[in-house]
This record gives sequence, structure tokens and C-alpha cells, in this order.
Amino acid sequence: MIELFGADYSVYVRAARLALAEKGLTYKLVPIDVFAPEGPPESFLELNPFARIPALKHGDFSLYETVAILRYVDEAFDGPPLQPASAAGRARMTQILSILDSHAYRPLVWDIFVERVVKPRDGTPADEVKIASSMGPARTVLGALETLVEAGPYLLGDRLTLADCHALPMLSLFAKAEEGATLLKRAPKLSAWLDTIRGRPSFKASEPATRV
Ligand SMILES: N[C@@H](CCC(=O)N[C@@H](CS)C(=O)NCC(=O)O)C(=O)O
Repeated sequence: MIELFGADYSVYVRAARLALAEKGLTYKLVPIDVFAPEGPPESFLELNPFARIPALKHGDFSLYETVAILRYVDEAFDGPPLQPASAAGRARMTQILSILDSHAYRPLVWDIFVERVVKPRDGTPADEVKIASSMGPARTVLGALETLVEAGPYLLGDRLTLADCHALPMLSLFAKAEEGATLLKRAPKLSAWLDTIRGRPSFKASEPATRV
């Protein structure tokens, strides 16, 4: 029995859900709302003391930090391998996962997507200064990824990997902001990848029921 704790609106939870779906695994999504005014339930802190989602439980084993979860999902279960066979391929995948965590999540999701799309939709004006000052970092992220990725159809070539699972939630939200769409047009490999990967059943299966 696999349980994934988190909310479907979360990009990190969606990365784990994409890997679970690509492995062909069934799991239970246990709702945890980290942004609830009262915070996540006290019991969740036993699963992740940092109060971040997702966390995963598989029998007696529990885990937090998305990259660890992604690797576990790939390595602990049967199904198509989601990591490259070569040392260079795995290193490139790890590099992309790290870039996404360290350099992409904040500017692409919070500083551009949330400001440009979510806040105005909820009746709060976008912070234009925050958006403008995040464009440089966002451009650097897209430029770096465009340079590192293969010709496709997936980020590392002909097989989908954990890099695709982690990148897709962030980049598909970023594309919803006009600034994101504009920057993506200048990254032809990433744009073509986004079009391809959006057609996969795992993309649809992990689509948030709640609006993001
Ligand atoms: N390093 C964590 C980051 C996960 C993360 O930041 N998740 C967000 C939701 S997308 C969260 O829980 N945010 C709660 C908060 O910032 O208080 C991981 O890789 O799992």
C-alpha cells in the first residue's frame, strides 16, 4: 500500500504523482493542505518535520523530500525504469533535478506564475516589481535547461525520466503566465517537450482537481 500525503495543487506532489503514474502504480493521495490557515495537522509533522508536501508511506517505510521520493518510486517497484542507464545520463538527470529545486521553483512558480495568474484571479494585484526582478533568474533557468536537454521527445532523449516528472509541474504552470509563455517561445526544445509530455496519460491523471 502506497500513500502519498499532499495536495494536488502542489508542483512537488504532482512530480511524485507523475512518477507513480509512469511506473503504473496505484496509490492513495491523502489530503494535506500546508497552506490551510491552521497549518497542516500536527500528525503530518511526524512524516515531515519541515511541514512540506509531499511525504510518502509504503508499509512501514516513510520518506519526505521529493527527489528522494522520486528515486524510491523508481527503484523500489517494477515498471519502466525512470532513470538513465549510463552514469553520464544519471548525472545529467540529477543536475536537472537540482536546478529545478535550487533555481526554478521560486522564480517560475511563486514569483511569476502566482503573481501573474493566481493573485489577480483571487482579486489581489500582482507584484510587478517581484515579476520584473524574477525575469532575469527565469531567463537563466530556461537558457540552462534548453542547453542541457536532448533533442527529445523527453528531456534526456528517447525515454522519460524523473527529470521530466519534476520539470513538468513547474514548467506547465510557468507557461500559464504571459511572461512564461514568451520565454518558452524562445526555448524550442523545451516548448516541443512541453507539447509532447502534456499528451501523456500521466499528465491527465495528475491534473489538479482544484484550480491552480
Ligand atoms: N524540499 C521539498 C520542497 C517541497 C515544497 O516546498 N512543497 C511545497 C508545496 S509545492 C510546500 O509544502 N510548501 C509549504 C510551505 O512553503 O509552507 C521537497 O523537495 O519535497
